[in-house]
Amino acid sequence: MTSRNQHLFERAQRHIPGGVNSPVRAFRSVGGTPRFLVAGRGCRVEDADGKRYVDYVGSWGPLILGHADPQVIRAVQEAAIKGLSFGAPTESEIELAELLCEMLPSLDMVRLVSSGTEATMSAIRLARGWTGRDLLIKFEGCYHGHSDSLLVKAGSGLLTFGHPSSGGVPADLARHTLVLDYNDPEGLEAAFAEHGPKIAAVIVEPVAGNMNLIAPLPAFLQTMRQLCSTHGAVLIFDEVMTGFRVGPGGAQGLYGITPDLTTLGKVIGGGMPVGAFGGRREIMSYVAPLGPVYQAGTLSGNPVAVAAGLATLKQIRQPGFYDSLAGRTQQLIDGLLAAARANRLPFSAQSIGGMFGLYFRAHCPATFAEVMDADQSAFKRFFHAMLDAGHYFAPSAFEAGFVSSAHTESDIASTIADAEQVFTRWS
Ligand code: KE4
Repeated sequence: MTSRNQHLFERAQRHIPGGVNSPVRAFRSVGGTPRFLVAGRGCRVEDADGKRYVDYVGSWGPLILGHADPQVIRAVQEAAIKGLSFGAPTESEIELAELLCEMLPSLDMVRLVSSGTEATMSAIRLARGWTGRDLLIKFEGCYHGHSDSLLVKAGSGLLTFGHPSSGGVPADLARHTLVLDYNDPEGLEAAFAEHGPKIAAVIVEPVAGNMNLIAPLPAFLQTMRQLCSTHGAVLIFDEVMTGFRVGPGGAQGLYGITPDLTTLGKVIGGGMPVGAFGGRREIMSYVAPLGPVYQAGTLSGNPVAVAAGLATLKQIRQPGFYDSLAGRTQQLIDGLLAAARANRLPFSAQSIGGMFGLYFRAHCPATFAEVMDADQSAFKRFFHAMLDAGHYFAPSAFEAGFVSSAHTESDIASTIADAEQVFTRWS
């Protein structure tokens, strides 16, 4: 009997490419039918067949308070009845800008946009405009949204210029992006030695979350900061995922590194479309209408989205929020590790704040190459067994997972109990 999820997926594919509005949702890397979700409350979501799941995707990070948080919903309702959008400045945008600059001391000024992609695309254009240089450095396995300069894969040699990693990206543009290895300070030093005066910016996920979770080696971020300062390149921390997810001051607060520009998204919108880029006043003063770097957006700073963001940020600032969130996330990791160890499975896991990584390999990976040698078929088996048991993990071995403040100890314990069953049947 065709489930409603299957019926909806067949119908969706008639008019939406792949049946989804973002590729990772299509379950292509794990196989099977995507779940069409109809509702979420707290840490749970419900699909079109009425099945409920403990959710560890949380819309890929924004829902740090869980689904349909009452204060966020109320803020959205109160904003919406006053009108959905004006295309004119509003006081709430000032409030959000002031709050972001207070929470992240590296921000003197910030510009709101509607997605993480817009934030990183704009930050890169700003860095190029401010330095007058073209070359951008990124790292293999890091994802910063889908603007052309970022859809680039490593050149043939480590220090050769990039090639398009997507159709439609001109080779002429891709060659202005150099793709290096994450957690390789020596590679970064070599790149600056060869190209230093041409480098406009380095953009990095200070904790990588798009090749599964990879923690930065301290020397990696420190070397990056020193080299950018020495050579006059702009250091961009892409904190779209890590911002207010790994701690109250983001990864920059956790590791004590001050970037020149920061990009934000996800949590700062609380589930509504909000992104932002910001940083040093002298650089941000180059943004139109103040300066020569153009950037714009019809719905940027949208009052309804800003209301959701403000309501979210005000709650996560409560004392003890992050200790509790990190503790709950660690409870999940510890439980899964114990379950795998009891069945002698090659499995590792780690968490940073409210995000986590699970790996079907003996040790946590520190590089892209190590991520790639994890057992992807084992992940697929785990993913579907846990989905059937009512626990919704990211449908890809190359994504981080997320816990919210709505996950209780017993919710986490139920996931661990079902994982124990899955791993027991495994051997
Ligand atoms: P958006 O344009 O999707 O709002 O943000 C792009 C982006 C930028 N920087 C980082 C560090 C990100 O993680 C993202 C988006 N993350 C993915 C999850 N891996 C979004 C999920 C999706 O593409 O559907």
